[in-house]
Amino acid sequence: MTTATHTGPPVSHLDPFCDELILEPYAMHAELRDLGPVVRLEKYGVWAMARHVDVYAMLNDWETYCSSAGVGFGNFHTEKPWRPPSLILEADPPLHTRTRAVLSRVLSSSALRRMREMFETRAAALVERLLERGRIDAMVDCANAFPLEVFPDAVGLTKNGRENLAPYGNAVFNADGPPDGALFQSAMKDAARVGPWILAQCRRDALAPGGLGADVYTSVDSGEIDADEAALLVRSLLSAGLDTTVQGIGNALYCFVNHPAQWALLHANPALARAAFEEALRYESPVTAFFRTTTREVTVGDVTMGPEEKVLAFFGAANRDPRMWNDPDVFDITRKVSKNVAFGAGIHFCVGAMLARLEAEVLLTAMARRIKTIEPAGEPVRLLNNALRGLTSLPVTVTAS
Ligand code: OVV
Repeated sequence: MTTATHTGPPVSHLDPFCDELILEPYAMHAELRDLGPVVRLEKYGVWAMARHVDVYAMLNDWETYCSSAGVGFGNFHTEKPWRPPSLILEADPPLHTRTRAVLSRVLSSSALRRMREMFETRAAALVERLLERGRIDAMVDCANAFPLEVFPDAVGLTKNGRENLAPYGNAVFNADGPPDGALFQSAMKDAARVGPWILAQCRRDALAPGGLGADVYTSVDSGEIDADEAALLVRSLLSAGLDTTVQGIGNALYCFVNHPAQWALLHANPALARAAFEEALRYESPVTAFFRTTTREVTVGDVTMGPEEKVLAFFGAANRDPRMWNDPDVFDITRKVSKNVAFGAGIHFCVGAMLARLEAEVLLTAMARRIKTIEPAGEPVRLLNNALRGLTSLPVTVTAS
């Protein structure tokens, strides 16, 4: 007999922010998807979505699921943010519309076109150095090395202190997790240590002419934003521009190390590099999840959520949802992945996506042209981060074609 008794929303006792599930989240993702469109995470009193159709719909409804209360654990309406909120990530229209227009212009594909040649020269040189060594750490020597070489120059940062960029980005993403967790606590320490350098680099007089940072400030001259807003938008570049790309590229290399036939395919046809990066983003999404906050009572499926409730959107889970993708656990660089949510969706879709894709495409193309095989040469080491999925070490051997 079926009963009409109301049993309440599906509930999970899993903790997505515990070390074990950060390191190996995919079984949890499947469980959350199978429980329903919206699941209550009992431990934290927040909601979670893991199915593609629901994550996609949530990301496309900023009026119901706002970002201005923060995209991490804390609700800015009731808790003090750990830093002045981002004017683009942690903002809604109309503020977001204005700031987004500035960074959209600065990071547009036409603005980035002039960088491609410099990126290509550096990528080719890097690959020759890798081949001379033969045995390398693909995380340290490629995935970190390449963005660290090109991104700070693209922004127009001073040479001194660039080692502060990666710890800051890492801290920003850890700060999205539960505030009593060890990762959040160490993020606060790192941010206190490197934050002052970061903020100093956001000033107009610290940024080299012709770079992306200086370009943000041209919107001050045109009256679109004021100088304080420009500084915070440069801070967004420095927060979100490095670690994400590093992990995206690293995850792509990890995929290829584990799927040699796919590397052979890319080696035979380096023009697949851009599509290959996109499939790697789907298969191993570098940003695990972001929160939204409900602005009103909203019903999804059988579940009614109240206003001011936190909802976690699992990008990585949506990107492997069998309801959306054929054989989602197969890494296939020829598949069509245009609706993957690795960069988000809707008005907050990654504004730096074109720069990330350019860096990855250029590096993977240079590697594909010259490297015949890339094979495991030791145990990879996973990154422990509340919102970033990736590695800190990936020992490999490379052979030239
Ligand atoms: C997408 C993203 C991640 C982290 C920080 C920011 C953006 C920012 O705007 O500061």
